[in-house]
Amino acid sequence: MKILYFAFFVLLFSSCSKNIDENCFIVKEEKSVYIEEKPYTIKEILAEKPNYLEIISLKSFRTFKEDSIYVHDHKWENYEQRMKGKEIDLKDFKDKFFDDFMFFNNEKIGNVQYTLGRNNLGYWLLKIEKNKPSAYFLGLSFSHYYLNEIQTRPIIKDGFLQIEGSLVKIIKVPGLPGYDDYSSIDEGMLFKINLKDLTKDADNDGYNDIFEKCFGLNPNNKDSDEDGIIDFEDPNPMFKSEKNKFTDLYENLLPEYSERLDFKKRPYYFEVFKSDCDYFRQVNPKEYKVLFTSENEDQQTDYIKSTDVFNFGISKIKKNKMFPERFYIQKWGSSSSTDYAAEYKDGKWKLEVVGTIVV
Ligand SMILES: [Ca+2]
Ligand SMILES: [Ca+2]
Ligand SMILES: [Ca+2]
Repeated sequence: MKILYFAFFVLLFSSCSKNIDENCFIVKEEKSVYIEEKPYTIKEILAEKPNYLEIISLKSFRTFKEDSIYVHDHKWENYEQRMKGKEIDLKDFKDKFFDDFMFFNNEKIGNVQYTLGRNNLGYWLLKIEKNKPSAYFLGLSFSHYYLNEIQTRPIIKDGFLQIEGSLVKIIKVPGLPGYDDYSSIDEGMLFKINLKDLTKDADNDGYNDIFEKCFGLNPNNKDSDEDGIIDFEDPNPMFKSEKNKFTDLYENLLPEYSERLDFKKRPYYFEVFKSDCDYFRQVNPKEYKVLFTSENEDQQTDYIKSTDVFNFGISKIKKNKMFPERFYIQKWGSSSSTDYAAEYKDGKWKLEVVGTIVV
């Protein structure tokens, strides 16, 4: 038993000390190969269906085509315009949730207002009750589930959320990254979730259990990374922030927006990054919240595996063998990538753009 313990300890120790180097620095040049992922079949989607979700086949329904043509004609260019028409209905939601969601289908029951929302992470049920906003993540991947923009039934009924929609697959538009299109693989469905399951927040930290499970937070601990700041208020709720040279480099490269955000007011706005590098994962962002997932698929949640929630990425660091304080790092967004040379001097990083590729 002792030997086994020892072996285990050595293994653990050596893999830890190796990790930070391998996970943060480019040891040998890896060629990235783009593999087009095969879309799920109906059977595969249903096999991964969350157990809190009930799917009912409808006899009469608004077709996928009808709804998606409507969305197509109105979304993007005309979204603002379309929302103007709904200003009175959605004003309260805009006031409480800013532009963090695209809203659709609002409903009022007594003094409680509901609407469906979508952001870069997925679908949410948004609620305003006694002037207090709450958001509940549905955990239904937009790679698999399409929720109709126009609902012909009430979305809240008998203690359930019920939404009409389809099972879909994403069709990549060649040459236009980010302009994904959908095609229905089974339509006319009613997605039902018991509101008790949906709104369950076991640790009472403001994020429902479904959200925490989908993104790898701890649904039974208010403070997932135990840094003393509860998940809802923590700009980096998964990893304890640290101050060090390379974390500082990653902080310098975090995406910036034209508008200054305030994560305290916008707890549902996240950027998600794929990284196993501790230096990166220890960042302390100032304006918005961040979540991390492993680069290793085996360690990702089912939700992240099937859903493209990434707007940006930052690479590992490449060392310069001749100049120990000079490094190279790449940052990418949906339509471009930029290579930087970074030099650490007098306790500060100086970044220089050495190349930009527009996709
Ligand atoms: Ca929670
Ligand atoms: Ca939590
Ligand atoms: Ca925390």
